[in-house]
This record gives sequence, C-alpha cells and structure tokens, in this order.
Amino acid sequence: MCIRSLVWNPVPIVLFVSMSLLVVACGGGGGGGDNPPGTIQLAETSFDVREGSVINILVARSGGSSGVASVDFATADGTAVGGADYTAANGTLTWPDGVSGNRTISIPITDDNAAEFTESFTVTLSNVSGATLGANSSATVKIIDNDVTVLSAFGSITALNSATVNGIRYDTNASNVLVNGQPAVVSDLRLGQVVRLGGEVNFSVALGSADEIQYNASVIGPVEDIDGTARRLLVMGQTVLIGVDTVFDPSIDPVTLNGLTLGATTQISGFLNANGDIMATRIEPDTTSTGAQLIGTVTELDLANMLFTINQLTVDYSNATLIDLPMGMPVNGLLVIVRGSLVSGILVVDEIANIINSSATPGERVHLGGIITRFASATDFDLNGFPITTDTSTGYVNGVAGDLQANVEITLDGEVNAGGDTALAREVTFGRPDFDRTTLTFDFSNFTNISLDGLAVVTVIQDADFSIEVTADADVINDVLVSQIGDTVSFDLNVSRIYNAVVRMPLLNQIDVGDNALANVTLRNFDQMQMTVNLGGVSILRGEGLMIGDLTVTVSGVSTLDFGDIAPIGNANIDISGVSQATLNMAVGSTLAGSVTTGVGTGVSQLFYYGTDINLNVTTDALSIVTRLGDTQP
Ligand SMILES: [Ca+2]
Ligand SMILES: [Ca+2]
Repeated sequence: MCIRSLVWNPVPIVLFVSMSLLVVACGGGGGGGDNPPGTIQLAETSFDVREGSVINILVARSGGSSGVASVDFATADGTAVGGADYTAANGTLTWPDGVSGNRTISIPITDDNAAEFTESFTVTLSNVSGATLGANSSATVKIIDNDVTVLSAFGSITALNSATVNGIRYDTNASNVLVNGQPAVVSDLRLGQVVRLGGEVNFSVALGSADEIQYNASVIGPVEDIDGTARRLLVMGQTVLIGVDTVFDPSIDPVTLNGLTLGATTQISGFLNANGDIMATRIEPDTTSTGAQLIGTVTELDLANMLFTINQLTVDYSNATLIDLPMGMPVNGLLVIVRGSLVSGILVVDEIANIINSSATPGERVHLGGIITRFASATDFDLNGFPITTDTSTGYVNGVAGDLQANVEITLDGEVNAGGDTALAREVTFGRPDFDRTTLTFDFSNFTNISLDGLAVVTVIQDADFSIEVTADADVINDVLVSQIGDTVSFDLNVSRIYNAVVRMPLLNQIDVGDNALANVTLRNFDQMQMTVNLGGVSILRGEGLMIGDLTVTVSGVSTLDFGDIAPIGNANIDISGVSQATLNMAVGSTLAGSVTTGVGTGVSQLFYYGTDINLNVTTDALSIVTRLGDTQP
C-alpha cells in the first residue's frame, strides 16, 4: 500500500545521484508455537471487480489447525443491490481437524447494459466456531461498470499520444481542440495542461474517447518574481507554486525555475487553491501569445470605474465583452477567465467569461480532478470553484470523508444536479487515481549509452561530467526508491507522478527508450560522429542543437522522433514501424535508407524529411507514407 501526502507540499528536494546510492529494504517477522485452533479471517478486505466477472474472496484459517472450525458468511447491500448488481450469497465454511488454509466465497457480478457509477457491497464473517475470528471480518467489494458512459472531465494531462486525464486514457483521433479560446489540433496539447474534456468512458478498462478538449492557461503574462528556494513565481500579479509533478517545458534550460527569465511572457497551467494561488502543473515560455490571459476570482469590484482585482492584478473591463455573467456584470467572488493586454501594469480586457456557468450541464456525469478551494463541511465544499455535495452513497478511496478539507487534492466521479449549479460526488479519490508503479532506469553500462524506461520528462545534455538530477518534492521521498545495480541506476516510482530528470554525459552513442516507456525526451547539444536511436513505447524524442554524422534509427510503438530542426544529418538508416513517425533533416546529397511499415491499429507510420539531392532508398508498405518537406535546412 502506498500512502501519499494529501496536501500540496511545496518544499523542494533535488535528488542528486552520482554513483553511490541508498538501497531501502523492508522485512517482516514471524512466530511459532504448538498447534492451537488458529484464526479465521478474510485474506483481503477490499476488492475492485468488473461487471460480468466473478469475485473469489479467500477466507483463511491460519496460525493453527487443531479441531474442526467453521464460520458463517453473508453479503449485504451497499449501493450495489443483490439480485440486480450481484448474486447475493450466504453460507458456512468449514475446516476439518488438522486442516488450515483457504476457503473461497465466489460471487457472480451481474453484467447489465446500464451505465452506472461504481457501486459496492460487503461480505461479512460471523459465528466463528472452533477458532478465533481475526481482525479482517468484513470486506468491501466495488463493482466497476463496463458500460460506456458519456461524461465531462476536468484535470491535467498526465500522458500524451491520446490524452490521459484523471487516470482515464482518452482516444483523441476525433477530438475538436480549443487552446486558449482558439481552434487548435491535438498535437498542440502538452503534458501537464489542465483541460476540460467531453467524451465517453468505459471505467472498467479506464479507456475513453474525447469529442472535445479545451485548454485554457491559468495565466499568460510576464514573470515578475522568481523564488527558487520557495519554488514560487509571481506571474502578472499571481502567485504560482511549483509542485512535485509540475512539468517544465523541455525548452527551459536548466529545467528548474532558474531557467525562466524575469519579464518574459510565460504560460502557466494549474489548479487554483483555496488562497487563489496557482498550483502549477505545467510551465512554459510563451513566445507566440499576443495577449495576456488569467483565470481567477473577482475581488474589490469598482462598478463606477469598471475595475476589479484578481490577487495583485488590477483588471479594467470597461471595453470588455461580458460572457455568461450573472445579470450581465462581474460580481465579487465570481471565478472568471479574462483575456486582454497589459497596459501600464493594468490588464485591459477584451473578454470576461464566467468559468463556472459554462462548465456544467444539468444531469451530466463529471470526472473532476483538482483542489478543494472552499470547505464548509464534508457535504458542502468547492472543487476548482465548483460546488460539490456528498451523501451517504458517496464512496471514498485512499481516505475517508473526514480527510476532506481546504487545499486537499481529490478526483471525483459524480453528477451535476438538475439546476446545473452543484455536483453530487458518488466517489471521491484522494490524490490522483492510482497507476501501476514503474521504473525509470538509467543504464550507463559503457558511459556512452543511455537506456530509459518508464514515464518521465527527460533532458539529456552533452556535458563533460556525468550526473543525473531528478527534481522532486519532499513527499516524493516516500514514493521513490533509488537503487544501483552495477552501472544501472533505477528510480522506482509511481507513474501518476511525472518526473523532470536531467542527465548530463559527454558522449551519447546510443539511446534506447524501452517498449514500456511513456517518455518525453529531449537530446540537446550532442556532437556525434555516429548515433543510434531506439525509440519505443509511447514516447517522444526531440533533438536540439545536435550534429550527427551517421544516424541509425528504430522507431516503434506509437512514438515520434523529431530531428527536423537539427544540423543536417550525414546519412541515415531508418526502421519506422507500428504507428510511429520520424522527421529528419538530411544533408545535401546524403543517403536515406531503410523501411517504413504500419502496424495494426489506427493511424499510419510516416517518414518526413528535409533534403536536397537525397539518395533515397526507403521501402514502404501499403499504408505508410514518406513525405519530403523541402530542401535541406541549414
Ligand atoms: Ca455491463
Ligand atoms: Ca452497467
């Protein structure tokens, strides 16, 4: 089991790893004795089961086997109802004299065709005879629906190539995308962006599809203060706090707050907390936005002069289009998005829109991640500014109702009420949904190669000295196990967290990104006579400032290699397969050889290249595509 800090913790720690490391281990103890009657209890007390399957619950007699023993069991309805959602059961389990070990309670789960919330029932042991009843006398079984439900989701993108939001992976092949109010495409989306998404989900497999994805930055404006120690920024009058899973755009060098520039326009995505601060999920330099943008709460409204403030920023709305505002005017306490331009330190806005009114449709199912911004009681609080209620049917994961308080991060599955002004939470998960653990491995077997696996944002930079830096906060120390075996350094971590890792090494002859990776890797400034790139999994590899003589490339899985913006490559041999693509900038008169093939699934494999007088010797199959983008780029 993994217990995580529930409250945002901005205290920074940089795990700096050279070549001597701490290995953490844990162990257990045991006992013995004569042969007593033993203890009877459930092997586990919490089960998640999909509709249409059978749950087998083990009951164990342990610590002795003397004499005949028995125990009664019975199911009891919670939000799941016997007969409709599962087959109610009761009976007696027995162990003969001298026999210990497991007995099984098997309960079929109904497969209906209705889209439902997660429901639960309990299995309870009673009337133990001939042994002692252990502490695990009751279990909760949660039924995860396997029917497709339409919903609206809100949360940060934790994986790309499709978009993973709140633990659900959404197919994006048919998504309409809006970025900061403007029409955009799926490839404009970035890790860590907080998005609103409409689509369909099958919760039993955590897969869905998104019809619509909207991203609005929390703030686009100049950086006014950088506090690297407190991990805090001031951006256009707004306090921005950097957390454990804040994603830094790979163009930020170094990949810390020190890589930002005072006065430069910066785009921040994140969640507001109860103080109105922005808990950043993503930071990137912004060289393309022509205006400023901010999401925040109206205060100090001055109707006569048509001014209000959002934290330390004064907003002038005298020339603004007002969208969805109550009675057509701003009011104190209203959460709004404003767009405009900074004039002498005042944000003169063209447009003010009510965020809350536009976010909820009466009766719709919602899957919302974020931070509790107002807390009155466990049945009355706001998540991201939106009012939430709970009732006796509400289930809790990784915590209890008493753990709810301001600034706690939760994810909830619920439904908007008929009035469209609150949502009833049917299940509250503290933190973000659990993912499997994975390992991010750096393999320095010959000090010229690097091997990556797992989920991370990794920047690999040419540097005379070897080092690895992983930026993480204090509460991660309980959640990451660093170990070294030979030349391999591993970070065993929870993949729901995204790590910013920087690797510095003098030479890079080969990089392997494994088939299980969900990695976003940038190679920067290497000058190599020869380089081999093996890119797999669902990964992205970009090159910046690279000079490569001969390049050998294998791209597989659902991966993207972008070497289109580097110095011309001497010669290249490629093998692109799966649903992958590569972009190369080839030298004048160079050879580009190999194959492009498309695997099973949606999409095709593609090779894009810049080149002049290229000796092209690339084979393709029926689906794959080779596209020349233009002449060799200087
Ligand atoms: Ca079903
Ligand atoms: Ca169902």
